[in-house]
Amino acid sequence: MKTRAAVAVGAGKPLEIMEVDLDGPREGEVLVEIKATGICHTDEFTLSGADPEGIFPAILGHEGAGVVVDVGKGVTSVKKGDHVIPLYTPECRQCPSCLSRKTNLCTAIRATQGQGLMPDGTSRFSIGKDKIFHYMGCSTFSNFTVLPEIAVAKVDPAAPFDKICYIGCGVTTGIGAVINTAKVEEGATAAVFGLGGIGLNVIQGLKLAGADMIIGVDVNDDKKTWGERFGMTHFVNPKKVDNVVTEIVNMTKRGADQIGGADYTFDCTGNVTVMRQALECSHRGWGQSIVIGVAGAGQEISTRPFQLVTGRSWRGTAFGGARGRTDVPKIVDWYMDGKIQIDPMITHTLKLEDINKGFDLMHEGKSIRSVVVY
Ligand code: NAD
Ligand code: AHE
Ligand code: ZN
Repeated sequence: MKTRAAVAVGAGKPLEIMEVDLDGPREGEVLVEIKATGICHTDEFTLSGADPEGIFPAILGHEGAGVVVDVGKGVTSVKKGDHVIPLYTPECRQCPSCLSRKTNLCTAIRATQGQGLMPDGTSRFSIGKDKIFHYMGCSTFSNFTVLPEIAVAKVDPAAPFDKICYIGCGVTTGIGAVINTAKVEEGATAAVFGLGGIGLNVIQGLKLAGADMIIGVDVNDDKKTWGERFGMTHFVNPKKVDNVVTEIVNMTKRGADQIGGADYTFDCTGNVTVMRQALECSHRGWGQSIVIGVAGAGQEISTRPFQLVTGRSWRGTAFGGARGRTDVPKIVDWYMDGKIQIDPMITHTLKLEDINKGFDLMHEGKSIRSVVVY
């Protein structure tokens, strides 16, 4: 079949809207009509050329929602008409990682996914004889896409596509980092670096978990009001203080010994200097710092080992530690029940033709989430 898609033709180049060829689903695969997709900073990261796994031409996008329109041989868990959210972290429930119960990082199809291919090592997308690569196993910047059955979560058909697409990455990543990865407890203190599409969901998750003090950190002062809307109690602009680490340590001093530091810190910027700051303002003895941000090729993190010797932990999380087929339908239900907010974070709704505007708005710090509706 033919489908309309925004194609990433090369690093740093605007996406090009094209009609592309799409082969139907093979064994264990499903064809999904994408109804809406968010634009995540990771799409921008890959488009910029900073992603070591970046490959062109490709159809980016990994934050979608849509309807199953066809299924390949042997598919049992979804059927035509089901509403689904594509999963860049699938859940096969059979690989050693899934069976370990220690991680959400299913390994069933990770190798081919990283090469922009379907599990059988081929691409379903092309223009004539020229192959176009998949992206993160999702390619939601195409109106129709093919996914392995294990990489879709079946969700409530009453849920609006243009909102729940955000659960395909940002919402789940932010809230999951708090609940699944850090396992934040009631009364905790926390600092969140970077109040964009991910950081605001970390704040929302901290509020849900019952954290007392939620410090938001952003170089953009406009993010103060945004953070406050979702439960942030304090704001720091690192450009306006001498030393952001000292500032947060001082703000969180408590107890007889007056040792400061947040119980939990989260990097939602992808900046390795910020990752170090987040670690170093976590509490001596028990502070946990969670890396969510994705850093470019060649970037490395560093700190004095003493920071770890004295009890801080540096950890990371992908897709908020969520097991997609199990957890994503529940998060959709939380949204439908009013337990979490999504609508106010979707600041812009665009047509596919205007998708590059979504990237511009992100660069300018003017959007939280832009969503493309097909
Ligand atoms: P975004 O562009 O919406 O937000 C980034 C925010 O960081 C902005 O508000 C910006 O002003 C702020 N910022 C930039 N430099 C800063 C600094 N030095 N100090 C403090 N704040 C700073 O991006 P997003 O969509 O929220 O994504 C955030 C990061 O998370 C990206 O690196 C993205 O690739 C990554 N990500 C990771 C996962 C995962 O599973 N680990 C999932 C989604 C996104
Ligand atoms: N391809 C990059 C890494 C990109 C990355 O870390 N991706 C996150 C999801 S970001 C979603 O917005 C992730 O899930 N990572 C785990 C995985 O298996 O990809 C690189 O550095 O090579
Ligand atoms: Zn993402």
